[in-house]
Amino acid sequence: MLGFRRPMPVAKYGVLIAVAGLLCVIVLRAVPERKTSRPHPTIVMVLADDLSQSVYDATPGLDTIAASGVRFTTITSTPLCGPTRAAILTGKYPHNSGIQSNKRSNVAVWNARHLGNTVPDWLRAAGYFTIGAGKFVSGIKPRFGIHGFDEWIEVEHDKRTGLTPGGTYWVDELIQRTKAAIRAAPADRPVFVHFSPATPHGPFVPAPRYAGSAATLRLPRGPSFLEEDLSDKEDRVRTRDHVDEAQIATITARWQMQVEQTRSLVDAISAIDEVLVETNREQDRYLLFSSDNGFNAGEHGIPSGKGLPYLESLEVPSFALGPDVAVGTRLKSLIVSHDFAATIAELAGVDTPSIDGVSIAPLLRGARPAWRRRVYVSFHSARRDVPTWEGVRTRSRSAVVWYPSLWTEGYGPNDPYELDSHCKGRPFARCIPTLSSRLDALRSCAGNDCWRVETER
Ligand SMILES: [Ca+2]
Ligand SMILES: [Ca+2]
Repeated sequence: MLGFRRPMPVAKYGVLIAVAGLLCVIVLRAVPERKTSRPHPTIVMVLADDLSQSVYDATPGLDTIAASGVRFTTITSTPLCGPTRAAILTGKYPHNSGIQSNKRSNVAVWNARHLGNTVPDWLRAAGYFTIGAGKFVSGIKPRFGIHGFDEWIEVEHDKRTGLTPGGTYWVDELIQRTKAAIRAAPADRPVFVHFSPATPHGPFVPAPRYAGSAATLRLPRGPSFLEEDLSDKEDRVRTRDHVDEAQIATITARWQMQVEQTRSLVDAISAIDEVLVETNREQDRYLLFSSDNGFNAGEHGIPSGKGLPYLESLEVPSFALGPDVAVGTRLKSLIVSHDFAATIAELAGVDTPSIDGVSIAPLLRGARPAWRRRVYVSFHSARRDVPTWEGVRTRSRSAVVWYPSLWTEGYGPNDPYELDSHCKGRPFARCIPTLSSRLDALRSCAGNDCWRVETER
């Protein structure tokens, strides 16, 4: 999870052959709304796994697609696979979804609280044919017909090679089977696709045609890369092993392989759009793209992993395209992972039960309603060797308190890279008094009450 002391092993490059085939780039653009015989639009959500902003920026084609719509940053209220995936599907903060880690006990929580009450369930009840592909909520294995998906697609593969028993790269197989499921969907039913391979998650195995294609890219070294003075940071960040040259080489190779892996997400978007054209479902299709968490690559001296209260873990690149979505704009609004549930529901024209998130559809269409001023972020550790923390983020400030040390960090508008906490060891209520009461209120908020606390002045 957190790579404080033991960096992940670097997979050796195989034969560095980049095959130029399959680079079928579709020009994605917003198209005028046209009537179809179906009452609801096509909705596709592509959810990356551990995709950082820096890997996104280095992946050819991804931002080209995003340029046809609205780009934004999503804050993952808990920067870990399971909690964010659950947040997207339920519309709830992890403290209300009950999915706060990747534990196997998630199954019992899920079955007790969410079975039959998630995004695909809501859409299916309105007539959608729902297709899920790849990774569900960590710790939970959905089976056919449950968890709201008419079709659930998983691909068995060798984790070391990325290949299926038939020798196909597993994401390519996932794409092919998703296309087949879309083709097989009843023509009179709208489709919802939740496409989520564990990409670019470890073990960092790209498609063979992309292996080595990013090997000459330089690892970005932003202001927080190997942060020199860590005296403002909590013990477990401050006392990590020094990152030496060999580790930088490891970090670089892993980051390059994440870029290579992420190319498959570009292929997936193009392939899904192709079959939507083929099946006459593209004219009213919305595409939403995000990740379940970010990933560290040397920032603050942390060689790898996620789960940290810093922007590299917490904030993920996102975009949306659609028939009435603005083209070429970038949102600065505070958007949280659990907003996707309300957003998908509004785009689909279906109601939701009481949830914590709000629809960003008006923002995507160009409206600028009064919006939230802060969000709650937290990480509930399931392991003794990684920390628990919680905090509040605004557009220009971030604050976190770690447990059990109660070490507090606060970063203001002049410190966007979170390099010099102004708390200097003072407790949260004294260092960041304006956010302290907000933290108390957000920690237990639910439903509309979350929005009230998030927006109040
Ligand atoms: Ca993840
Ligand atoms: Ca510092």
